[in-house]
Amino acid sequence: MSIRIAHISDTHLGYARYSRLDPLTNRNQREMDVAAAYERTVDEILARDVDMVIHSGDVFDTIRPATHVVIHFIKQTARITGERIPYLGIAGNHETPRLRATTASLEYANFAGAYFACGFEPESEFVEAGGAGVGLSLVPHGAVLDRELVVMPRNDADINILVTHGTVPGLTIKGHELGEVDLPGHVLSGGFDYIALGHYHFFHEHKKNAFYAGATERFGFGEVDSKPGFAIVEFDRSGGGPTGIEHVEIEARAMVDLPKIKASNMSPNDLTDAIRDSSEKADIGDAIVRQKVSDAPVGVAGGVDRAVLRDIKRRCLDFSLEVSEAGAADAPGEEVDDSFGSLEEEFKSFVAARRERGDLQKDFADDFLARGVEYLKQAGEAGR
Ligand SMILES: [Mn+2]
Repeated sequence: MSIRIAHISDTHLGYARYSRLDPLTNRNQREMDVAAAYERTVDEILARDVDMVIHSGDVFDTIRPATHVVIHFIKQTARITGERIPYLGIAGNHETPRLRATTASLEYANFAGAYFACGFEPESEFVEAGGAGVGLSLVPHGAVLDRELVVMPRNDADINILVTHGTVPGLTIKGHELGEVDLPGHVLSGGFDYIALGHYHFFHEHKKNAFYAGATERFGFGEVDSKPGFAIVEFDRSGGGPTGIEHVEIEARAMVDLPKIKASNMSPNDLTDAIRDSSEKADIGDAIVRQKVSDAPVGVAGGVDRAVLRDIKRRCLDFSLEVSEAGAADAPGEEVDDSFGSLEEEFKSFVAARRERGDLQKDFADDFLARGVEYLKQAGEAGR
């Protein structure tokens, strides 16, 4: 007989992006998408007869998610615990406060009968699930930075699982190894039957017994090729590594990276036509869309017909045009926006996010925001 564990990660509840609002609730559409992805994940878990659920971090996108975000999390989480399925997890980097005195929002999980380690120390739990004793070493992101960290499997458990959040040594993304490693190798090598990893948003086998579950939605064009979802991991009740692992895909908002336009020798009219053609060849309805343009002659991007851009933008959830001029390095491209308002929105959300994460002090953030908006206005007027 086997036991089945749902390993989910990186739900990023409360993530908001772009200017589109949901017509019914008036809330940010991407925030609604991300909430719906968690709900669908819970649906899939409940349809699959699992014995336990593990979340490996970045439950919330921010340290202080809005009340409606927390309520949604509690309600959906309670659908799992209400079926008497144990649900445990850890905090990731996104929701870990900078200051140890700050209360972690994941404490709310207790109200839903789930348990999350969200402090700065590893925790060890023992849970009966599916007729087996499961030992869980919960290593929240706040504990990962401790270089002396040692976690041990439990002697009293049939199956030992380590749950943690960060970049493993040797993680290779698009052919190059990530330099920034925050999970020391000795933590990961300690005799666990399974290591449930969070942080990297792709479903990914690190070792035969160590997997990233991947995120439940996409959070940027770096993830355009990812398949959002979660993992179902099977174990033998008597112990040992996974006997099977299945990636369950979750439907997500379409994200479309249009083929790059090489604009050398193009006039503003040529580029306008090329952008229009490109958008018409792809199915961009309600999608998050990016069009990259390279080698544009100096000044040509500014002459692209704004009405055409606005029309494309109306057809999708968001359209970003990234232009790099001739001789310039490719990415990150210069972002050309068809409306001043959305650039201001981007800047405001940038500052708000930094402030939320504790990167900026309140007074400084307010001043920075006021000055930045003023400079953007001046730049916008000068350009018209
Ligand atoms: Mn994440």
